[in-house]
Amino acid sequence: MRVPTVALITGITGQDGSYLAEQLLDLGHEVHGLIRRSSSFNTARIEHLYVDPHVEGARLKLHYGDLLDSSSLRRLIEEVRPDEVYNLAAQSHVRVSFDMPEYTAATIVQGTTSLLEAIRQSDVRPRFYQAGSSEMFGAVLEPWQDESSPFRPQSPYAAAKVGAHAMVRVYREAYGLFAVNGILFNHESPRRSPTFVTRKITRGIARILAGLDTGLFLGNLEASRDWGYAPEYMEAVRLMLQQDEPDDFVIATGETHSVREFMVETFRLAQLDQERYVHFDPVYLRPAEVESLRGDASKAAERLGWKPRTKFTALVRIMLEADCREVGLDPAKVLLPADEVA
Ligand code: NAP
Ligand code: F7E
Repeated sequence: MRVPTVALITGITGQDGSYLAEQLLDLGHEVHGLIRRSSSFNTARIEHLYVDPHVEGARLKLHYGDLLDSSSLRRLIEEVRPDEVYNLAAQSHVRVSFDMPEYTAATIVQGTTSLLEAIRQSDVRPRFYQAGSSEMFGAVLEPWQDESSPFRPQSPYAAAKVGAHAMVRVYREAYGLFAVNGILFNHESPRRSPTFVTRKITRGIARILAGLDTGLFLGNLEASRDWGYAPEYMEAVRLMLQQDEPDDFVIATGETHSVREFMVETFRLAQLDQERYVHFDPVYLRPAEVESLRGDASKAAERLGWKPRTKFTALVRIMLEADCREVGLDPAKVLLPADEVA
């Protein structure tokens, strides 16, 4: 049985941060999250976890800070004295990274370096997790990618993640920090931001079913991704910090599907005619595209005992059902029954 620890999560308000916080709290750990000041609420994904920190026994504590404010990072490391640091914060949108390359690089490369430095300069020695991405593989040469595949980034986001990945290795090798790089392929859920394509599709179709929208505007439908289920990927992330030695791990399902396949499956479940509702909008195209990704997570299976459980069609259903509920529709009444999944 693992002894309760103190964990610090950057990016706790995001999709992954919310699932990771939930899992760590369920396991009895104390969780601290770094949040940004925002003019509107940005804590919707973790509201269900929040207990007034003045209440005795409250184990989730939120702290204002920013990856670009290194003083806030140093203060947090000293105050919280975490056993584990999960660095999930980032400008995480690939298309947006072409519009905001400097900000993207700053949050990812400079932010990660500042956090590593804050740790190195303190007397605290937490285990460190870095949220790396399959986008780092970019213009792939082989149909499968694993920990030894070359990085050929195709966007400012991906290039920045390669920089942060290298920085984590430097701190591991030069200073002996227990610092781990996860290389996670796309992972989705009902908590995925609707600016990413899977959630954009499931949310858009639910809204069409509810009569709230009349169409869905998309870009490149031919790109393929290896899509998994986010909560399972956060289980893998936790396991990475429980190993005897720090190492890097690919986390993926091993299946690849095109955006078109995701769209077709969603329309099939909703029993709607995609020809009537889907429109092309070039604004969603990228100056450079990653055509196809497919991960080989054999090392994670062997060393972490981790395997994905949720397959493509199940993932589509989980997301579409949640989006139907969100707009007040009963999935049982508006979607094809589960046993009719292809
Ligand atoms: P997400 O939903 O976009 O969440 C990003 C988080 O980072 C949010 O909490 C955001 O805060 C925070 N953030 C952004 N800029 C910040 C800054 N300057 N200072 C402090 N916090 C900042 O992303 P996600 O899908 O959960 O992904 C988590 C991490 O994994 C990211 O680093 C992403 O690049 C990486 N990743 C994701 C995937 C995937 O498929 N989901 C795959 C591989 C790697 P606000 O809520 O205030 O915006
Ligand atoms: O795009 C195409 C788009 O934005 C997937 C991030 O979590 O995963 C994510 O990055 C594909 C691309 O995710 C639209 O051109 C078509 O080929 O959902 P996405 P992403 O770029 O793969 C990686 C692993 C990360 O690390 C990132 O942080 O879908 N596509 N039409 C579209 N994409 C969007 N967003 N919107 C469209 O309308």
